Amino acid sequence: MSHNIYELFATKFADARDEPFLTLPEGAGHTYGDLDRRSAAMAAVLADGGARPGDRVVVQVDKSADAVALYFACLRAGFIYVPLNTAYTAEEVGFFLGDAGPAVFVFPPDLAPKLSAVADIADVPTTFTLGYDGSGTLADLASQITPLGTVVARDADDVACMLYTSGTTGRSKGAMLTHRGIAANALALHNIWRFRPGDVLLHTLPVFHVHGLFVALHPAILNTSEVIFLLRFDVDAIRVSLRRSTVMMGVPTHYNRLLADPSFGRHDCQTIRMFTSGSAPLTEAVFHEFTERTGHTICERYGMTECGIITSNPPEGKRVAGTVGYPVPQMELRIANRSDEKIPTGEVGHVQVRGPHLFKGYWQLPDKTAEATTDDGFFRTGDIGWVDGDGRLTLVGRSSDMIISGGYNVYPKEIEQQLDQIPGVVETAVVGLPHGDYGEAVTAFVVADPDVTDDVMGAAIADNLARFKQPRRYVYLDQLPRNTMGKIQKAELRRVFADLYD
Ligand code: MLC
Ligand code: AMP
Repeated sequence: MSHNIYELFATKFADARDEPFLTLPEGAGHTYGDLDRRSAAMAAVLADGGARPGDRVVVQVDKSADAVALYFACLRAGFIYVPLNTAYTAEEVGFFLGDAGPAVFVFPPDLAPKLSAVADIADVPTTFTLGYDGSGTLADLASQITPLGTVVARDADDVACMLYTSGTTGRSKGAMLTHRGIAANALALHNIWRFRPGDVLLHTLPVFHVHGLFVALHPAILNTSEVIFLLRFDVDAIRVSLRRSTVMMGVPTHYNRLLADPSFGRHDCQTIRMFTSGSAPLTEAVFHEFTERTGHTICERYGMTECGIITSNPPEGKRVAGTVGYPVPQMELRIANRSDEKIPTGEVGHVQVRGPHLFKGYWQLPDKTAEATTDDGFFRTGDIGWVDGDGRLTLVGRSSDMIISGGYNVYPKEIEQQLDQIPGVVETAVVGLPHGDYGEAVTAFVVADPDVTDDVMGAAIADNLARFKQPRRYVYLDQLPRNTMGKIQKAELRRVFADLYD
């Protein structure tokens, strides 16, 4: 029996071929039948280009209906879909191509000169272009080719997608997600969030991370819901679309920005039944202000690339500010000490999870996979939290100094490695400081010669680091605070400069 997740989706939309799937800003609509046809055609183009089941297809394209069809093309043909953040520089893309060793690389037509060269250096055999406006070689060929007639059989344990996560050591790791894991999470979310006939999802997230690609799209597709597909986050466009949506999924920055518009309120949310938030902590202040202004309590949930959604507040029942709720079905969660032993309810410790949702491991990094896994098969999330007597999880921090800026993870080490190479820089420490819009802002503390300025720093890293990773501010110090062991005290920097962005 095949476990290809495409078959699970296809059984749902077999009866909904003429129903709306993606509705784009200018009213352009794509039905579930369109998704099926377009993905079959794109799968044929990729296969013609040399891709075989199990091969990686690396994709760095802008959000569009075709980008979604390309994802489904890879699923149905058994290719491993590897989406990349569109903010990554050519330099960063070069690393991912070298690491993933794809059979095919797809990128936007306007980046062709730069990215073809990167693909050549990485020896990628085949490249296609795909524009957000229906342009590109992949789109053209898909309109001419005979579509792939079958869905390729896959085992439950076969890898469907590989998503890169930032690494504590500064090197990104490819998290291998299986057909079983993705299906388990999709079914759990469809169930716990009570998707129902008539639901319309407002989608304003990027589609290269689990949040926009899986968490938002999968339950909606299992419900054959219409998805209002906004290509970027824009408060005015959101407010218009909210008026005919029932579910919106966002990161805290989305809610910060809606509240920053003084005229946003109850009248914008008449048809909504659920707002969800995740990928970064939602502050209690925003949770309460949102309730006051709209009458809705945001349903906060907690997830991770390696595991999908781990916990969620209940859609019906009490949603508690500052908590991320209960484990989703089939997700076993424990709070453990450093020896991986479960500790008593109410005590703060390491969040560890186990179950069918989990990833298979890090691509070509068995040591990192082993490091992240306990002897009894739990995954070490790296998050710190506690569970109350009722079973609700509250997160209090992370065991690494990872920064979450607007829902994107940034590992200080990667930034420090780049900054430390700049001539005149003696040493740096990168931390996340509280920021009203992004939640945390990447901030660099620098010890350097007097002629090292913000412009020098910015110019030196511009081509190497995606913009969201680049420090928002540089703070120049005579020396960095150290403890008696000589270790830089980042906590001290975070404490002293907590108000830098106020
Ligand atoms: C964009 N910029 C950011 C940024 N996003 N800077 C810091 N942090 C960010 N998150 C920069 C741009 O490079 C640009 O810089 C400037 O901000 C404005 O660009 P923009 O395109 O207008 O972006 P903006 O509207 O500010 O984007 C904010 C955002 C976006 C919140 C809409 O970051 C976003 O879509 N975040 C969602 C991330 C997400 O989906 N995470 C899920 C991970 S999965 P300049 O200098 O050029 O002006 C996960 C698991 C789970 O975590 O639980 O879900
Ligand atoms: P990623 O590696 O991009 O999948 O990010 C996963 C991380 O995002 C988790 O390990 C958490 O640290 C964080 N995260 C996700 N959801 C929440 C949430 N609701 N509250 C706090 N942190 C969250």
